[in-house]
Amino acid sequence: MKSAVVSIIGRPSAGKSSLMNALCGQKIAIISPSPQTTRNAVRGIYNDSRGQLLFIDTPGYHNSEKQFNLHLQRVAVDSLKDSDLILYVTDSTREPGEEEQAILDILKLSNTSVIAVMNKSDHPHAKPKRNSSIIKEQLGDIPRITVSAVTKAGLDELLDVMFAEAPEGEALYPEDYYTDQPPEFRISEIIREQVINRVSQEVPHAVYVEISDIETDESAGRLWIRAFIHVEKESQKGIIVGKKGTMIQAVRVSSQKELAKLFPYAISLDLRVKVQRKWRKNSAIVNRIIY
Ligand SMILES: Nc1nc2c(ncn2[C@@H]2O[C@H](COP(=O)(O)OP(=O)(O)OP(=O)(O)O)[C@@H](O)[C@H]2O)c(=O)[nH]1
Ligand SMILES: [Mg+2]
Repeated sequence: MKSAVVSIIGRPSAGKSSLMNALCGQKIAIISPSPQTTRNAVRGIYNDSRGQLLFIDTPGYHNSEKQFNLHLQRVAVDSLKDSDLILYVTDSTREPGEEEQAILDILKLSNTSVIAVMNKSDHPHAKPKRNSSIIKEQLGDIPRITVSAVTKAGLDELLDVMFAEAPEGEALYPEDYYTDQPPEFRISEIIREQVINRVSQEVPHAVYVEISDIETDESAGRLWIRAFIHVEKESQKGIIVGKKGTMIQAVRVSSQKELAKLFPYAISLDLRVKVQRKWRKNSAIVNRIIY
């Protein structure tokens, strides 16, 4: 049997989380069109008769000296150290820029095998061959697979290549597991996804969610959750609450719907929006929510 830890790295919005979810056939990591959606190393597990692949989805690698971004970079780079394989995901619709070069430079120094993935092949502006030839120039003749996380084109070929490169070994998790995220983390991520997909510009970056209470009422078959949506400014709080509370109400209803898919309970969600000024510069908060 084969068993491999596979880190997924690439620049923000390349489609890393979408790809992991598509490979595992489950909604594991949250997704949004705004960059830097993923903030933690999120694990997803794939099993078939060939063995087990343990994916580690990472925050998009973004060149910036800001403390918060350095923290996210560290989460991404640290995950490479313990992996057997690296999936390097590029967005075929975008010109490889400076940021791509920073990742290529990290990969050149790594001793771990790299498989390159040119994602978003379904998009009318996709140029996977352009990305592929730049990767070949810089990393040599490594496996390079064109895929779409949306249509799932190329995923079978990608799985074949990953299993061919994976070492022999025992599965790290039982076969029916597809993630190891604690329930509090999954709940807070689902709520954050519902918020950031309704706002734009700087607001998605200013949001973090923390769960303050979870209670199960077994006899009523109900799960009570109270969560705080933190933002950096009063104006952002206004946006998330919305006119007469319409936005926060929509976030609540859609989050409950998503959570009901995960838990065998009726969900009662109580959401509060709170201003936490400059939290991205507060290392106590950053260390608590990103690890
Ligand atoms: N057309 C197309 N869009 C895709 C594909 N994969 C991802 N996307 C879109 O690209 C955007 C970013 O996707 P994510 O999966 O969140 O990207 P990510 O690399 O995890 O982003 P970060 O976590 O911010 O680094 C979303 O709007 C996705 O729907 C694809 O194969 N085709
Ligand atoms: Mg992501």
